[in-house]
Amino acid sequence: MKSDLWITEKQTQDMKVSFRVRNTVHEEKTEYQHLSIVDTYTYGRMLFLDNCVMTSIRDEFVYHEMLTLVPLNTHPKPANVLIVGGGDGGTVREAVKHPGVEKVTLVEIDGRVIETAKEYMPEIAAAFDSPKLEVVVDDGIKHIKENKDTYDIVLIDSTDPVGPAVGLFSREFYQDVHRSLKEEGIMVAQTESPFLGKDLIAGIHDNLRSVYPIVKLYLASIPTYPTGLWSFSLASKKYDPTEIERGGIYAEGTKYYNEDIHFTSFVLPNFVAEIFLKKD
Ligand code: SPD
Repeated sequence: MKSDLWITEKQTQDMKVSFRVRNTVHEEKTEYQHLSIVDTYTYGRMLFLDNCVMTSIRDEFVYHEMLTLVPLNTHPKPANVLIVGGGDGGTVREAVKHPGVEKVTLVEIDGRVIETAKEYMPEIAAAFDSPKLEVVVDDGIKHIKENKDTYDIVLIDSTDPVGPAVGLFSREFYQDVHRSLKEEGIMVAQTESPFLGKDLIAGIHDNLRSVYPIVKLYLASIPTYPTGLWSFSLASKKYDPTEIERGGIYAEGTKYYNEDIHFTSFVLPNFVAEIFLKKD
């Protein structure tokens, strides 16, 4: 008989999504947030922070490949990569695989996310022993301020823009990221669902466009995230992700990302494109 235990994410004031839980694997209150890992019937093992879905074993590859490989394949020499957040290790796993990457620095504010992911989600936390990786348990905002002209790529693998992550969506932060990037650098941030976060995304793009010459939105389908349609915002000092040459893309062993997806993910449905038209 199936369990009658459910875990619920409150996505808006008017919408909740529940997953039937086979069993609770781990639960704790860290210094920063409530962390739970549960085995669900539909999506396998899932990580929740403050009751919001962070990742699931069955669909994590979409988010982690798309956040990481789109910018890494846009930059001709993505040697030095910074990941802000992303303590579960999925973004690290994708970044260290890329042959152009020499060093990855992961700055995660909550060390308990790293430790629990290593223990309970080894498929995602699969690259913490990579010789390319340095782990820093610290505030990403502070790290960015302290490291100028350092990174080729900055990946912002944040939680939703509530609580500790709010600062990671601000104009000031994007300016600091710009300073921490080398002169040909690229940043990408996860920027929520276009169905629910229209104003948020429009604001983010206004902020990014005030700092970077090239700003693009791209999309991917992630079933466990609110509405299933997810956006990523890429801001670049020099290279346009839609103008790179075909044939040179690294996508070995990927389950979602490939050369065609690289380009088509920037093709926006009209209602998403309108978010930007309104603001121009
Ligand atoms: N609403 C979900 C947003 C979560 C984005 N970050 C997930 C972290 C996975 N590495």
